[in-house]
Amino acid sequence: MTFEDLGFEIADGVATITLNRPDKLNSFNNSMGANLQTALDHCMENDEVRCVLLTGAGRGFCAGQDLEEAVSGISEIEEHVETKYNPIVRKIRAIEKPVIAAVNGVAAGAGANLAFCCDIVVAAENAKFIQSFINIGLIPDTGGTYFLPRLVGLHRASVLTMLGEKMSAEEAKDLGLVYKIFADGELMNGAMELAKRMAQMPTRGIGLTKKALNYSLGNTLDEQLAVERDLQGMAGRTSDNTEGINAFLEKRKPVFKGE
Ligand code: T3D
Repeated sequence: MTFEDLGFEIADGVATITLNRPDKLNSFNNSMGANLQTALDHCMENDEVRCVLLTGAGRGFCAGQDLEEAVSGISEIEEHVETKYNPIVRKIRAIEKPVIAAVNGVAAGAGANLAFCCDIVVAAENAKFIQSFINIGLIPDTGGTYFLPRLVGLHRASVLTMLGEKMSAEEAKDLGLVYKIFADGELMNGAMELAKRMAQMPTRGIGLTKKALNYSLGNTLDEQLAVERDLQGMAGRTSDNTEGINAFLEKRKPVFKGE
């Protein structure tokens, strides 16, 4: 699968997707948005893929909507958001596999929220996150108003989204938005090591965990306990669960197949 504006490679169970419009800080034009959807569909369907790693080419992760394209040809913003950004967020949350964002530089607007809707975010020391929507009079999209209050609380989400200031990787880590920071030249090695490790883990168990966490964002305790009961039943019937228990009892390292 090849795209002009998106790198896509599968190796060792990891699908690496690289946003590839470096001259424009990988801002989203329509083509890159559609291609990212196609790549995510492929990750969803292909059993060879057990972890997805999303990053950017060049010095930026993603600068959000391509503003040149925005001024030249978007008539209906609602339709644009619904067909371009919303499916990307839905697909990332629906893939029953871990999705890691490796933020290699600036992540602005939809680019920042693209990272925040992934399961785990790692960042280079020089990465910056900006809810830059307000700087051009827009509101946060790409799931920002959903995830940010849940991730950092209402008041911090208000500061980030209303002021539109740059946030360093260190500040993002302090807020719990970033899991690990790597030295600039080490990001991809560190992110790939994590992705390969996760690709060897019980993929069904991770997928069902993700599903349970998704549900928890809107559920009552009773509803969530029911979700845990049902999904645990599914996890308990995977061969990885049998392998995990056998390996423990036999005092050996488990070999998980993601099934
Ligand atoms: O329409 C809809 O569907 C609504 C949905 C909106 C979703 C959104 O994401 S809205 C938010 C859009 N993004 C922005 O407002 C961010 C705009 N960019 C910036 O503020 C800055 O570029 C950054 C803070 C991200 C980085 O600054 P800096 O100084 O490191 O880089 P730069 O020099 O500004 O940018 C480098 C090049 O990338 C430059 O091109 P040039 O002059 O070298 O030819 C710049 O124009 C280009 N670029 C950066 N961001 C965008 C962009 N080109 C098009 N669209 C961009 N978003």
